[in-house]
Amino acid sequence: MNSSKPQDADVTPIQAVSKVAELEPNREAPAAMLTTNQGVGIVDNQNTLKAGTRGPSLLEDFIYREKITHFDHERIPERVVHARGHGAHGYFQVYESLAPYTRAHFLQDPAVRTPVFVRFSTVQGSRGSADTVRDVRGFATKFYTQEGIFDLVANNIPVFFIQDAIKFPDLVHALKPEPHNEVPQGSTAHDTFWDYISVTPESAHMIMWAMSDRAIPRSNRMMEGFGVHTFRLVNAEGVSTFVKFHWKPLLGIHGLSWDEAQTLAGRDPDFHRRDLWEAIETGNYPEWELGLQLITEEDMDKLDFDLLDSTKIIPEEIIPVKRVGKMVLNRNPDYFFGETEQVAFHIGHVVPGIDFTNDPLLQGRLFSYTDTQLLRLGGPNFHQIPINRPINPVYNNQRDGFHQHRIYTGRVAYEPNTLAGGLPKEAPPERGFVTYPDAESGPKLRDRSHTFMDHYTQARMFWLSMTQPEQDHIVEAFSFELGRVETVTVRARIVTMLQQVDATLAQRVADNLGLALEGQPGPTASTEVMPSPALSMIGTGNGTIRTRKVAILAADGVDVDGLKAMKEGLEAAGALTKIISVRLGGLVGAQGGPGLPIDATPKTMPSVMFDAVFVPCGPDSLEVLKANGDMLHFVMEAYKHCKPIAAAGYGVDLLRMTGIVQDGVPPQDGVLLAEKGGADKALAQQFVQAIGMHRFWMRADKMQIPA
Ligand code: HDD
Repeated sequence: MNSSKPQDADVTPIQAVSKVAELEPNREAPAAMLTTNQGVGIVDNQNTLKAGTRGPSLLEDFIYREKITHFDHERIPERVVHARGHGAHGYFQVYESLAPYTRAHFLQDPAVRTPVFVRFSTVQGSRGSADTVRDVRGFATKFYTQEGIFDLVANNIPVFFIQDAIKFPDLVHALKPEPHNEVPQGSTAHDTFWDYISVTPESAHMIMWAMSDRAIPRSNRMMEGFGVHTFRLVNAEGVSTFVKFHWKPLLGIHGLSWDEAQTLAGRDPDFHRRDLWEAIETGNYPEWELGLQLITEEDMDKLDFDLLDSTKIIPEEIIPVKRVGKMVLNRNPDYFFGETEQVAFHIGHVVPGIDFTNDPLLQGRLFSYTDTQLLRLGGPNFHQIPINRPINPVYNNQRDGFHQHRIYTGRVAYEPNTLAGGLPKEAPPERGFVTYPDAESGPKLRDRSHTFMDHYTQARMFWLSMTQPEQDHIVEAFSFELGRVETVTVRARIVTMLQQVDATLAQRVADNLGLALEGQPGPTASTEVMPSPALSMIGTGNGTIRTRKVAILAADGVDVDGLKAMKEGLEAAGALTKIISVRLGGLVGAQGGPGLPIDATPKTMPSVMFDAVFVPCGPDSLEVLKANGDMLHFVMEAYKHCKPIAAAGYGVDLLRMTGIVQDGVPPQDGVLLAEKGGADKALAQQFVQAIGMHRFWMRADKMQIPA
């Protein structure tokens, strides 16, 4: 520190700057004329320079050479994990000052909107893999605060596979496509992953989450985010509070069905990317509330697990999540590569008022992120890339390096100095980052605390907190993944691991795999572990149907009034509707009049792209739908995926024909009928309610529907 402390007046004032505006000078609109990178006009962009029209190309052709050299260098290494992702801009606003807990500037004033950039990702697959694979989702947020960048590099699962960062390369080598044949892409259903898990008991809790519907989200807009580690908040008095960060989606937490997720991977591999993009383009801005679980140092010792262990959560029933602010994503990037691909997150990007703990996974991450950006973005100046630049002034004496973009003036690049009047000076403690002075001492050793050793209690808690259909899905997921594993001993070891979680779970998976349980019987329902109901996804979202997509199946001769009444009812509740027919163009209604525009056919927008289906009345329309295999498949598939289905009048016959409705048998939950047809308001109301429940997982006979 300088002996002469700078006065407040010497320090750069805090100023609000919009990140979107700050990016503006970097945005390039298309220009009228082609030039080389040196600004020379290009007269012919179709032909290389040759010695005669049929002669050899000439090395002299600097225009071709520049163009092709740039092209040859267009790709950068993809992220070693989280390669597939998409992002958006937005803002965060705190509800009330958090000054009692933290001095972080962006958490003080509810009037301040802090710009953010968020990148969602999958972990296993490469950049071109499908969005809907079973995987953990990354949820990384860059806050451009007025006191520097804060990155919350989170996942949609609140725990992790391992407790110590030194294990990370092994975990990733095991889960990535296998090295000999680069198979499988976007999937953990293979031998090396489960082999590693079978000898890594600390992963038990995480794999329960990864096999649950959390790992196949309906939308990034409908998933939670978790900072995973315990961090510290530090207030202006230097008092520290432990904190776990949460993102709570305002649309609730919802998953796809596994069959649907797999079909989508082929039908629309960009399903999540498109979903986020379209939501923002249509003004349906996704929103999350920032939640904090706050724990004092004293309370930490009352928990029966170690807060530094990233394989544990704090059940919300023990420490509630305090919702402290809201994030809104309201602008799509202009340039995927320039923004989403080049954005560089780092768990070590913290601002004054937020600090780390000794979680050994967190500590290891602190090294890895800068290191990976150096390779990925080609040098130490990646913080100068527009998307990575803080909105507040950056100044220090770091110089040179690849891709230096700044022209520093003056001859002084060191501190302390006298030649530049001693500037720039160190920040005063109240403006700069001051590490929390946690007292540390201990022998140097490679070891783990005994408080990290209970790997199964919380795995069991997760299982016991699930509803029946959620448990069924977990059993199906384990059975699928292990069914793809070729080595029988690996399957058996996982089943043995599951015995430590729950005897019924292990038995059900073993039955599906044709394995006999061996060894110690695991815990049964009577083994005392308190469930945490907050872990279930069922019933979240408060019944909202905002942005839910509803297909209306219709052909010429449809009851236009009934169709419109339903469409208006759904749209008034916030849903988005599409008319699906056997061809594009306009629909001629039973009542005649101008045709309704058709949005798509089942071939371009199959049922997996929707949340619900409505079949309106109309005898002629029905005849066309009945004769079309894609339409029959549409309703059967929607039924198999447990989606709400409504039909009016003749439309009910389509459901009858597919066996979804049987005479004399009351319709199943989520199948809503108005036999008399017509513009039935009651049907629309019931349908809105049903869509708000997301899916009807308990449909007993869904397994009988052919794929
Ligand atoms: Fe990581 C990327 C989240 C453990 C090393 N990680 C990455 C991304 C997310 C996470 C969301 C993508 C960021 C983006 O969109 O660019 N990582 C997590 C979470 C973890 C975790 C929630 C556990 C709590 N990660 C972890 C460990 C290590 C890494 C233990 C290494 C010791 N992670 C990386 C990385 C990546 C990365 C190799 C790849 C690309 C990148 O950083 O920028 O450095």
